[in-house]
Amino acid sequence: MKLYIAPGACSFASHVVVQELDLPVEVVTVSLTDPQGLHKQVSPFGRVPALQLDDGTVIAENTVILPFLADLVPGTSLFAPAGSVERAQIQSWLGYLSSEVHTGSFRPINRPGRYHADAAQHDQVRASGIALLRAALAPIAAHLQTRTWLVGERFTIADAYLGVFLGWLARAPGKPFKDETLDAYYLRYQQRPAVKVAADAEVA
Ligand SMILES: N[C@@H](CCC(=O)N[C@@H](CS)C(=O)NCC(=O)O)C(=O)O
Repeated sequence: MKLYIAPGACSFASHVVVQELDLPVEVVTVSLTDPQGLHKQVSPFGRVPALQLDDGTVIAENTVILPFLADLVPGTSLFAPAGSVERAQIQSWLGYLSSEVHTGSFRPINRPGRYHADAAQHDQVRASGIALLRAALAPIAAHLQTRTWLVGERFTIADAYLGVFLGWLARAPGKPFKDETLDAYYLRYQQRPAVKVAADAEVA
């Protein structure tokens, strides 16, 4: 299997899960700025992450790759059994992070050109994205006030995904959402050995 990633991109979540589970996956780094980048050829959506199976089948999107990788290790604490409430809760966070946090909030901040052709409007698009991001992060911060991780008091694939966006938040100019609970959570995330290995590999 091959996992296509780009340094610092949302594919980091899948990269972390590969490391957490010590999976026999070759991690292939692509450049998102290269119009001929491998991700354009491999993924049906031209994006990372993309997981290519040994028979050539390609699976795209973290919301699907993360559960797929976790299911390769039956009984892993990173996910939960089919039909369980915890599995539904973990999937609920994946959906929320992908739609409200990533596409809904960070995309206008990071790629305002996708919303308005006129560059003079981009600051306004980014400002809207920041307002949306604050609204999207508030329920996450409230949820984590009494918890160590998102679901079941253990690190799951939902946490692997949330950590990506808290990293982007930490690096965003002016840090648009300041919250002690999220800061402490992100510190816990960064201290995980698998996160360190994936992060080091992406800067190498
Ligand atoms: N929400 C999806 C989105 C995938 C996505 O948008 N990936 C970005 C990197 S964070 C990408 O490949 N962008 C390249 C482009 O849009 O051309 C996921 O988490 O898998």
